[in-house]
Amino acid sequence: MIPLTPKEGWHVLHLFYHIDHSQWSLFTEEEQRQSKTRLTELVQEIRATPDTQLLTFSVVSPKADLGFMLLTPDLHIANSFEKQLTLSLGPEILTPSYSYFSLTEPSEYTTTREQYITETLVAEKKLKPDTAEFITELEDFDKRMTHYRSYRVYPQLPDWPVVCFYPMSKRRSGEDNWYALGYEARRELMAGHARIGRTYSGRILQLITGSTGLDEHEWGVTLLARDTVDIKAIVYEMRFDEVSARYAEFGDFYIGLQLPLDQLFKRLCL
Ligand code: 76R
Repeated sequence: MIPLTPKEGWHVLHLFYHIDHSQWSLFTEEEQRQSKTRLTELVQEIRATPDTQLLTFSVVSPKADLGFMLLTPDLHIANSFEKQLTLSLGPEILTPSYSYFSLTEPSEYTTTREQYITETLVAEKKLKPDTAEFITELEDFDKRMTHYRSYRVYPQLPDWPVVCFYPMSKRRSGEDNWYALGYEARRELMAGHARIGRTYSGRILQLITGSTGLDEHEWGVTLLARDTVDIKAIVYEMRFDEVSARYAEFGDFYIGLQLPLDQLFKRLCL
């Protein structure tokens, strides 16, 4: 099989399932044990695959019971793991209730080195080129951006307990058409958005994955946090920011709790 690996980035699948407890209760204890072992072994196999991550979580509220977030380069592998995950506990135990397919992507609006020099170092901070302070600040910027660019496209997701996922698009209606705006106008608007985002550094880990042409919405938003209050606060605060207030349209929201598999089985009453 020729790998279907993107030129840049990884494929991302968010998978949500309901558990059919009536089917599960027909299994003998031995069959239940075997099913859980099968899923455990599959999760281990997925996590041992190069450049591949799998988050496992219990979904809060009956929108779904169980959730997975899979990141992996080759779409054939992603697709194969997805089919196996669905069947892992036995036929008809897991019923897909929602899913989302996207790709990690670099940001279109990342501040360039030239923009940082003219807009921030010279205009805002009034620094003169070739001074020690100027050079240090520019080196810090370079370091930060190298790390950030690689994080956006090749993220390493931590095991923070709260996972929030929702899809969103930019509005295209009448005066409020994001796609009719010029690049500079969009970049300025996104800078306001990023300013708010950065105040949540250390409390919110955000991963924006692109899905135009791949799924119903244009982006998947994955937020990780240690406290649900931070999720609520960032999403609320961004609603007032012009990019969201004027141009954002949202899909359904899913909240999950990342748990190791043994605890996840207990939580799901399996
Ligand atoms: O270059 C960068 O990536 C940093 C600036 C940045 C971009 C370009 C950024 C920063 N985001 C960008 C793009 Mn974001 N983001 C969301 C949501 O609920 C809502 O109202 C919106 C959902 C949140 C909570 C969030 C958080 N962002 C995007 C895009 C793509 C737009 C496009 O290309 O047109 C979307 C859909 C989107 C949505 N954003 C940040 C955050 C946070 C926390 C940051 C700061 C990250 C950091 O500096 O660590």
